[in-house]
Amino acid sequence: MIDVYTANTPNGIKIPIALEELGVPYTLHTLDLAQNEQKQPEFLRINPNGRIPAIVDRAVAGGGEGLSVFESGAILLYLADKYSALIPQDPVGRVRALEYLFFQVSGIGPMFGQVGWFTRNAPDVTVGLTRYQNESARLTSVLEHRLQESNWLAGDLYSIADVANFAWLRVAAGYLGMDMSAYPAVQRWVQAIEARPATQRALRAMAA
Ligand SMILES: N[C@@H](CCC(=O)N[C@@H](CS)C(=O)NCC(=O)O)C(=O)O
Repeated sequence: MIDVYTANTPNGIKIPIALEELGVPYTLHTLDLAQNEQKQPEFLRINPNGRIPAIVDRAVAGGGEGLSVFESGAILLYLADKYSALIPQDPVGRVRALEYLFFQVSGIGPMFGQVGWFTRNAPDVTVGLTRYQNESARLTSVLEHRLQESNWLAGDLYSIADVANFAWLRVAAGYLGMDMSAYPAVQRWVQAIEARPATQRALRAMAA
């Protein structure tokens, strides 16, 4: 059994989506971010960075308290490797998956996150907001280019790279107010992932 510490946010939905795809049982522990539950000592023992998501895998060799993993990219990679799924097994496909996974955690996540923050907290600081909006648009065009030539980000196989990027692109138009009309392939890909039964189950569980 895997304990998942999370919340209904872009980074927070990645792990339930992956676990539903993998068919691995998990227990959801939803943290109230507004109440700073992610900064409490018991959670900091699992993720010293005080952010969601994090997991504790109770089913590890040696038993004990289990293995804790934080950072969504690290968790996704841990799960994909453990279950040999959601990641291509050939070296080229694996490299493509890792590229777009790291692209998300180092680029899309931080930039989209800043657009969200500035839009809500400091919309008059236009130099900041515009910079993050422009960078988010540029990053989205990188995805658009890739998805014009490939069904999935890693190639033929739906992977953790798609899960990670999807979590943010699905809120691009609504939460972030991005104009998505220049990204038809990204829009098709978002719809395809949204329609997957595993995604539906995870989003229902997170909304409950
Ligand atoms: N790089 C981290 C980012 C995690 C992150 O920013 N989580 C947000 C929610 S989407 C959070 O916990 N915010 C609450 C806080 O910062 O206190 C990851 O990918 O896991």
